[in-house]
Amino acid sequence: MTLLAVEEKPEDMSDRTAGVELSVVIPTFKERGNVAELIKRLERTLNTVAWEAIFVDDNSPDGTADAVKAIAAHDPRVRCLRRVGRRGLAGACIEGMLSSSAPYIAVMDADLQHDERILPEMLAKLQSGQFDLVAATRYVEGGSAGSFSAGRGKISRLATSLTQRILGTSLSDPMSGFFMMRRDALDAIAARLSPAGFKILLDIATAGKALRIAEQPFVFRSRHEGESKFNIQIGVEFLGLLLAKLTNGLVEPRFIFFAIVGAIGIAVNLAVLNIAMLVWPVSFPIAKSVATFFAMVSNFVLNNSLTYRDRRLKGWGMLKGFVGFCLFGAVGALTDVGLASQLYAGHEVWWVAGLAGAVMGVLWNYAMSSMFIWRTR
Ligand SMILES: Nc1nc2c(ncn2[C@@H]2O[C@H](COP(=O)(O)OP(=O)(O)OP(=O)(O)O)[C@@H](O)[C@H]2O)c(=O)[nH]1
Ligand SMILES: [Mg+2]
Repeated sequence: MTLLAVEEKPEDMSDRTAGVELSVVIPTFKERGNVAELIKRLERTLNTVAWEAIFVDDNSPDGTADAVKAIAAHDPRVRCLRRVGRRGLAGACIEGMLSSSAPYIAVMDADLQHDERILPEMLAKLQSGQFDLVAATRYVEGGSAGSFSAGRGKISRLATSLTQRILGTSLSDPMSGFFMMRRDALDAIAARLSPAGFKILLDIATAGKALRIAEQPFVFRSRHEGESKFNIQIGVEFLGLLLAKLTNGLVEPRFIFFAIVGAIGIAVNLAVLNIAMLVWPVSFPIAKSVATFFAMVSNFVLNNSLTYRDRRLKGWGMLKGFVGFCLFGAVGALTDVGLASQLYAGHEVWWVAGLAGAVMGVLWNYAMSSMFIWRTR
């Protein structure tokens, strides 16, 4: 008996719907309680549009991804991109946007602070062909950030005016995380975007200088459920992004954390040296070695949990990383001493030589850490 290959029938193309017109990218971290409500609201407001929702979840411990997938199981418009071992809002938004093949892509928060009812108007502005990006703004006529606490409101306004002044952006609300853009405009600048940070709109608007931008006012609502992820770290990250933009990309946004960690390392080094000299009757070289070891541990741990938190090392990887960090650190110290000695021999201004050596050492350590320990490049 011969086995016949199962004949594949050509698929019936007649019931294929047209492609998705609008992808709504929703970054989530611990937003389980908001998922179903957001989808319900998108459905209501986008009833004449072929849309899809792409949730990008950084493995939230509250099971946000499961909540999305439970809905996605019977609603093909919904999908979940679950990222493991990584954290970061901007990176999540970029990956979600790049996974879309729709002509238009929106980004909005999951906590229902962003009023989904303005999405159709934003889409119409893009469809008119006059704009590449529509930024939803709290700070023009018709918009409001009323739900911010007094303190948060002040910080937001300060950061906004600082950004406008330093970067000269015309966006009235560069801190907004709510916008819609053409996918071809995103594709053109994708390689220049930074996955570190919280302010993806600002990054996009300044990376794509020629983008034609429109604004759409909205009233910022209070968070529906769950808690805010806004903290001091995000503030520092934002300063890093400003620095990167100011230096035209020469200084990376995450370098600001590396520099702060390094400064803390110096303080740890001196403090331990002081304690060691006072407490134990040991020789200076031994006390200094102990102090340097503590500073290396402090630098490694802080860099692992702050500077490179999106690529955090764990378990054995952490131990291996620490050994590598110390080895590169030793070469960095030699670079520092070598350059400083050479400059000192030439000019004899001790602090210029010392500073140049230290800067060189820090740059070396940063480059090696980024390339070989946490491998961001
Ligand atoms: N994937 C991912 N999403 C994140 C991360 N951090 C925050 N988010 C999401 O980004 C959106 C904005 O975060 P929020 O905590 O609401 O920040 P915010 O709106 O500035 O702060 P509040 O006004 O206090 O809510 C929310 O949908 C979060 O779930 C992250 O590290 N990864
Ligand atoms: Mg929020």
